[in-house]
Amino acid sequence: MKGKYYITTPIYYPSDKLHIGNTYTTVLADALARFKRLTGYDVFFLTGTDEHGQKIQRIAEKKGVTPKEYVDNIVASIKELWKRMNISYDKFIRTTDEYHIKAVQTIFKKLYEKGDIYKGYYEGWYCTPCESFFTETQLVDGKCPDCGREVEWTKEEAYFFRLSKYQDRLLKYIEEHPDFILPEKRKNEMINNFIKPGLEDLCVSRTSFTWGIPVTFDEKHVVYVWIDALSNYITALGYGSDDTSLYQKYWPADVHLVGKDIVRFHTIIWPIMLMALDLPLPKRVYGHGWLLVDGGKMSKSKGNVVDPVVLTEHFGVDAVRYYLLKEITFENDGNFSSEMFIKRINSDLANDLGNLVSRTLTMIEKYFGGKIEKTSSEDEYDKDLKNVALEVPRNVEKLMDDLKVSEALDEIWRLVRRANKYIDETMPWALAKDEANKERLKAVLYNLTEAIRIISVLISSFMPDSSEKINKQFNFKERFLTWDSILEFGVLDNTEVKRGEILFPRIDVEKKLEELERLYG
Ligand code: MET
Repeated sequence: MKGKYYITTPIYYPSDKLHIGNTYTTVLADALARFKRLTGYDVFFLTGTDEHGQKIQRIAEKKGVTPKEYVDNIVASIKELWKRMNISYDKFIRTTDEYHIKAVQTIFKKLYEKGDIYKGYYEGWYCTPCESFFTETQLVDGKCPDCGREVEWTKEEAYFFRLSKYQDRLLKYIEEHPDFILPEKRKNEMINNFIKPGLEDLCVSRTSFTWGIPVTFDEKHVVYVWIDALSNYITALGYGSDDTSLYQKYWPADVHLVGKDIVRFHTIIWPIMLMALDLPLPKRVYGHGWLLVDGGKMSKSKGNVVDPVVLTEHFGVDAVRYYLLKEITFENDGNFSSEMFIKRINSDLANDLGNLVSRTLTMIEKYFGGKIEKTSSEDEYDKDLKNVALEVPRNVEKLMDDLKVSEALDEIWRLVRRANKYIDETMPWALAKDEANKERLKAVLYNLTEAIRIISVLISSFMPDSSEKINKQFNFKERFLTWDSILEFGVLDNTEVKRGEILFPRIDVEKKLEELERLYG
């Protein structure tokens, strides 16, 4: 083992079905987790749900069920979605889990006893859907600056967390740890827009609703949103319980993946909570971009077309995983349009990858009855193919370390395209015409098979099902599918292939668009 790797997604609100944005974060975490496992790390991958709060209590009341009944239902559908998306999480935490509730109560009390939480009085404009208070000046046209909805004037007794006390320490930490907030531009936002202007103490309890974790020493208060939610990253490991072995092993987190809208909570409130508790800080918080729909933010009507379940029903899980991981780059937002999506599947998956695999299999079956023998060959094209095949895994590893997942896929596709070009250069169909070229033909097909083996292992973190389909058709043995084995070219033993189902059938763009149009208008 190379070491441990602890990766988390945000815990999502089970107030409604999850959308493509949450799906992106989770697929991204999954690809990183799988890749780290592949390359020899002891991985802990955490996801879950953030279940308390007034919003959920209100929805449940409207539906005539208890909040717990309401969230149980949604959580079941979220787990189903993750199963469908092939998410290999190690643990799913729910903030309604008993161990979490107890640990949050312990944390709250500790902070109170230390003097970092104190009792005060809250007055302000409150936005219920966003669960946030705003000052008069923060409102936009008298409405919530985040969601644009009505706000209510609210006044109540509340506990506060002394963010201000830790402001300088946090700034120093961020400056001394250039990789703590990624990408760079989000770090600058945090420093210049939030920390330097001065942090205000944070309201951390509420008395106006009951669906939350009660403060043990003042029961009419429930712990309010961020202290409850952010703690999940350590309570999931047993912090605050009798068994802290996972906490000892995996904390601090190697990376918290979050959408750019919640970077602030993860890089200001969370590190300050940890400082106040005298615990180490996470190594990195990565705030990724959003998937915009047809160039704009997602709306309810557009939401239909990008419902992750609908997409997988039409295009398959791996096509959706691929598109998401490819489209949103390290620094920027991605864009979704049905047309772009279909075109990308056709070009990258059906054409580049799918064709490489099916052409190679077809030729092995046609020219050698499905048998492929180990050979070694050294002409110019062979050498170039090998060089690329040897460079790509190393480069991918580096890019994945830097969380540049879209760029890692580009690098893998460099090998896919190089292998396709190798077919054009070596022209196996021409070699097949002359018995004298039999050995050369064999070598060409062996080299292609080697390239495909390496590609298959590389894509396994991104598209696990497709990788398995390739391995099965080529009959690759386990020992040729390890990370170490793909750092070498020409190690594969004789194998016997069997062509199976097409990986990515070509989609008729016009027809599919019409079909989607009919369904979603
Ligand atoms: N529930 C929050 C959201 O979905 C994330 C909490 S992560 C500690 O935005």
